[in-house]
This record gives sequence, C-alpha cells and structure tokens, in this order.
Amino acid sequence: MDVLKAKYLDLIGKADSESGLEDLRIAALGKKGEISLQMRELGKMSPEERQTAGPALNALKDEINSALVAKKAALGDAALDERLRGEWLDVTLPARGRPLGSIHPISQVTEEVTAIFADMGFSVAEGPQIESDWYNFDALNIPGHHPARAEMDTFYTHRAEGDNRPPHVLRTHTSPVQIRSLEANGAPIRIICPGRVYRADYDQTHTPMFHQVEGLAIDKDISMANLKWCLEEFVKAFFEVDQVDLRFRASHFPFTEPSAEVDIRCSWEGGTLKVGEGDDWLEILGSGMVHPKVLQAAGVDPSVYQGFAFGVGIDRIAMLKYGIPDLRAFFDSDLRWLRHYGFRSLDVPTLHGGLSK
Ligand code: 2NM
Repeated sequence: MDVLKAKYLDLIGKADSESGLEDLRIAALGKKGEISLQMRELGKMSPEERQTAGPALNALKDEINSALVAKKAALGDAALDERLRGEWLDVTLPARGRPLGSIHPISQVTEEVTAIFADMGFSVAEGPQIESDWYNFDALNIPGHHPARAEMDTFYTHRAEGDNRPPHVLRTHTSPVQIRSLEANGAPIRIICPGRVYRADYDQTHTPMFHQVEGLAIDKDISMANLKWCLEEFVKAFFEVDQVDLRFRASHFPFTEPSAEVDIRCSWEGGTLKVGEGDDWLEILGSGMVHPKVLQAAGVDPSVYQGFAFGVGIDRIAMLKYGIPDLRAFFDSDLRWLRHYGFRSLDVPTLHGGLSK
C-alpha cells in the first residue's frame, strides 16, 4: 500500500492535464484499477487481516481521490489564469478614432478664439439673433438718423398691419449681447460674444450671414494699453507665432471713442500668409474705448467705469489662418470641402494642447 500510495501521489503531482488525471484515476480506482484489485483481495483474507487492511485500503482510496480532486482544481485554476492572460485587455487605452463627421472651420475658429480669451479671463455671453432696434442701434449710440443704420444694410422683420412699433432687426453685430450683459450684470465685466450676424450684402467678400466675435472689458482703470496687450496676445496665440507687429490706425465707430482699426504685419510669399514678418499689413479687427453714451445706455456710470471693446470677423480670420480662398464655400455644405478643411470632432482646441493640432 505504501508503494501504491507513493506511486500515485507522485504521478498525480506530475500530471499536467485533466485527461492525464482521468487516466490515473482509472489506473488506480477504476474497475480494474490497482487499488480496486487490492480491495478484491480483502475477501481472501482472514477476518483479522481484513480488520487492518480494510480501513487502510479505504483510507488510501480516499487519499488518492482527494489528491485527484485537488489536482483537478489546481489545473482548472491554471487554465483560467492562462485564459485570462491571453484575453487581457487594457480598458484605459484611448478608443480607436471613428470619423463622426468633421468640425466646420468656423466652429473650430470660434472655439480657438474662445480658448484664447478664456485664458485672459473673458467668459462667453450669448443673446438673441433677432433684436430690437434699441439694442442693435440706439444703445450703441447709433440714433435713427445716423448714416450707420443705412450703411449696415439691415434686415428688418415685418410688424402686423396697424402695428406702428419699430420693426425688429436681424442683429448686424453681436454688440447688443454686450449691452444686455452689462445691463444684467453691471461692471466690472470681461466677456466675449461670438455668434451669427446679418447684413444684406452678397458678393465675393460678403455673405448675408457671417460670424463675429466681439470682446468687452469694463472696469475702473481699463485703458488702450490693456486693449493693445490683449489683442497682441490674441493675434500671437491665434496665428500660433511667437512674435507679431500690430498697427493701430485711427478710425471711427459710433460706439467707441477713440476708435482704432488694427493691422498685423505679414508677408504673402507664394500665396501663403505669414504673420509677424514681411512688409504687408493686414486689417483684422476694429476696436476702441467704449463710448460714455454706450455705458450710460447699459446702466453703467461712465464717470466711474471705462473700458475697451473690439470686433473680429470669424469667417475672415478663418480664411486667413487656414488658407481658404473663397468665402462662399463656407456655406455650400460640400462634404468633400468639409473633409478637406474640416477638423476632427474630438480635438477640442486648447492653449496647452496647441490650438489647431
Ligand atoms: C467693433 C469695433 C469697435 C464694440 C463695441 C461694443 C460695445 F457693445 F461694448 F459697445 N461691442 N463691440 C466694437 C467696437 C466692435 O467691431 C468692429
């Protein structure tokens, strides 16, 4: 029995598969197994011999059985471990990119501009695209007789027959959002207002709907110097260059005094724009110190508060940055054009991540 026990425990220990174990079980405990044959010998023994050999054989049978069960469990665990190793999966890996359409250049540039000004402490304000003539004109120091109203090529809505109130307009700039925000929140304030604006004008360089971002910073000590710094930072970040040269040209807007149009130094070598070098100048925005009458119209005391405002055409700076030659392509919804100029939908522009990369 000791020999049988040593033999089978050794073989079970060395078994490396469930079928090998089953062969061992049959060889030891099967009908014709070695231990079963010994059990059969019990009948030939004297009752005294049987009294010691019987329980010993049963104990051996139990021991072999337990060893088989334990080994079978160990082999099962090993097989599971092996399978788990083979099927290992890193769920923290980034998902495989699947194209979900693409981001329109105007959306991309709006996000870029927003990210840049957010970094300088500006939050985003939005407002209605259909405006009263008060918010679109009067509050901005553009009275009824002012030529700017005619020059703006405004779209007017119709009033019902007999309704003599002035018609609403499609906003011609996003400045009315700034008046509304000032009125609602008071000063100090630092906001940008991106959005759609409308002017009845359609040719090579104008579409009747286009996009603007206007900025507004009002506090007790805001000056032209702050305006110049903010715009320099903006142009550097937006065109992704280390150095720019800005030129402030005296201008006139009804809502700012003084007013300045801003040009950036550039070159056009081989038809591609390079910002910050060369002998050409490119006009990119209008700006100035907010007119006291505008502050007053928005409920802000101009003897306490002052500040700057500016306006940029998104469509225009998108064309400049991404080399888009024809403005009208923005609104064609041509999928081939979108795939060519569009941006990946999950690449949100951030300053630290690189605006457009
Ligand atoms: C421009 C140029 C200059 C402007 C003014 C205002 C407001 F509402 F604060 F008075 N918002 N934006 C402004 C000033 C816009 O666009 C070329």
